Amino acid sequence: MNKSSKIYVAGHRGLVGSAILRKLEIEGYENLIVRTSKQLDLRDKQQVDSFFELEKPEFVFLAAAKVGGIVANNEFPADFIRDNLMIQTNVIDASYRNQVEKLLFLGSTCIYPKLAPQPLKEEYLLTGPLEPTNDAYALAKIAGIKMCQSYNKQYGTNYISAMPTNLYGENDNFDLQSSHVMPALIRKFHEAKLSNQSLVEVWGTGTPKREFLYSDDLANACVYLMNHYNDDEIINIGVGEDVSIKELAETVQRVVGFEGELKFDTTKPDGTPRKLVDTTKINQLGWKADVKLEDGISLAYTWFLNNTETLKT
Ligand code: GFB
Repeated sequence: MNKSSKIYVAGHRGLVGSAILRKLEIEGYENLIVRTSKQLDLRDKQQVDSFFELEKPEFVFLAAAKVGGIVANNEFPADFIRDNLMIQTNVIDASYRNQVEKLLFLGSTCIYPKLAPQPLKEEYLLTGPLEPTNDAYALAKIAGIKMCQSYNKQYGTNYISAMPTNLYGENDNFDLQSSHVMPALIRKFHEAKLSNQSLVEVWGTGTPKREFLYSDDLANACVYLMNHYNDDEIINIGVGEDVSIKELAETVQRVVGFEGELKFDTTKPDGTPRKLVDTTKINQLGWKADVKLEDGISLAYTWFLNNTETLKT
């Protein structure tokens, strides 16, 4: 990409898309195209085709997706598989039909087998059964990877696929039913502190381990990959270390300043026991994560405090 390249950021108001847009603006890319989901419903092929024919972007960051935490994925698998298949199919196909030079597709580390060896290497994809709580979403994302690889093979496109680990940061979803663990804990501890509650409920046993990448770090990686990675194979994006949910809860509790107890609600699912990614490939390419977990949680909590009125809840 150069500073005058025409760049479309799909999903620019979400956790990932807003970070990518901010990074591109900071780096001086001056020809950026965005559309809200009201202006452009990416599930509607007609609207997507018309948009691409009109705007003819040269580069596409496909950060738009229907995402959610473990309970949302477990309860609404049809929504997750349908919406994500429609969004990615429409955008990838319209990109090809309108000569998009390069597209970055964002998957997730939930595409790997539930019990794959850790840390997760890219070649572990499709080597075992998926985690049942989010296999619908995971299969949609795997289909997106395969679609990019198939278009590259048949049409000679240059569509790359990156697999970020669990993410958090600004413009996250803080709804307690549909969100991921990090924003949920930030909100729970904050509200418990304000209302002098004596305990906060943490879902599951607290024993699963998760790796957390701050959204600005992910955005840096995505812009870096768009400029330096042209391989058909998927590439992991992560920090290279993980924590148990119990340790995470205790860290968020400390940052927020809640003094009460934790209570583990084992009626809620744990999900996959661990999702630590191997970052050798992207590190060898020259990128590594910057933001340390406790610093990232402080940044996310500060954003939360400054945006409570406009929260996606
Ligand atoms: O972040 P999370 O919802 O998704 O849950 P996954 C991570 C772990 O945190 C699970 C526990 O073991 C949860 O039980 N947890 C504890 C909580 N308290 C809470 C809470 O209040 N809210 C939530 N949400 N979790 C997702 C996939 O799996 O990972 C998505 O379902 C996506 O498709 C995402 O791939 C990256 O990490 O388990």
